[in-house]
Amino acid sequence: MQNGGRISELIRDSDNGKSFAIVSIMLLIGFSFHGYTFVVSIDDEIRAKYAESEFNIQFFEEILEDDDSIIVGDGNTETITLSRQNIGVSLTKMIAKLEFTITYSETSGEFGDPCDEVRVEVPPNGMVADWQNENNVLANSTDDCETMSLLIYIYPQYDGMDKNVSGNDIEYWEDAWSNETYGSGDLNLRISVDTNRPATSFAPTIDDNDEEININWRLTIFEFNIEDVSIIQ
Ligand SMILES: [Ca+2]
Ligand SMILES: [Ca+2]
Repeated sequence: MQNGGRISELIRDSDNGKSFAIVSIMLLIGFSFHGYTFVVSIDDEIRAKYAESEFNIQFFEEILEDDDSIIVGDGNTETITLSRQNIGVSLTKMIAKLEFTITYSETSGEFGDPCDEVRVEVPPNGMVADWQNENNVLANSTDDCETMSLLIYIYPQYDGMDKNVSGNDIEYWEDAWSNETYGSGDLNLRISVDTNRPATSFAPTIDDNDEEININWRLTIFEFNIEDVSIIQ
């Protein structure tokens, strides 16, 4: 070995063992240095592996549901307004999404009276919601008495699935899922009717001037629980 050879040479050439002492000190320093870096690098590795905090978030959903109906005159638009206040959702519960199911039939009682044209829409304003969500259905229409659905996502990124997240602290994740700003304000459902009259109707008493529209709404609300599952906290 070259190193061994050099060390032996140094020792052989030493005067009064001075060189041997120097070599020994050098070796000790060398070993200590290696030992130190070894310990430090392992420690850093452990830190890097576990410094990342990890949390498990569980969501608990609840559905609030109700029915309403409204008579809308020919050529008119009526508005139904929903809000956290008028539904009665406390600020400790977050609002995930709102679904409408709108149904109607021809109620004039006239033989051969065709279904009226009904248009429903939720303008993307008023309530703070995830208006840009591409899965929103904000408008619908039919003149065939078909059932219409609308869907408005309110709390961004909420999908109802429990998740594991890493980084940050527990307060950060609590804040991320308890922003009651989403769902604040008024959400308006606008319903417009244009009646289609029976072809054979001439008498004004049996004319078709309006329609009764039935609205079912379902609000998904949620609460959550966060558990710190970091391996080293
Ligand atoms: Ca009609
Ligand atoms: Ca009608």
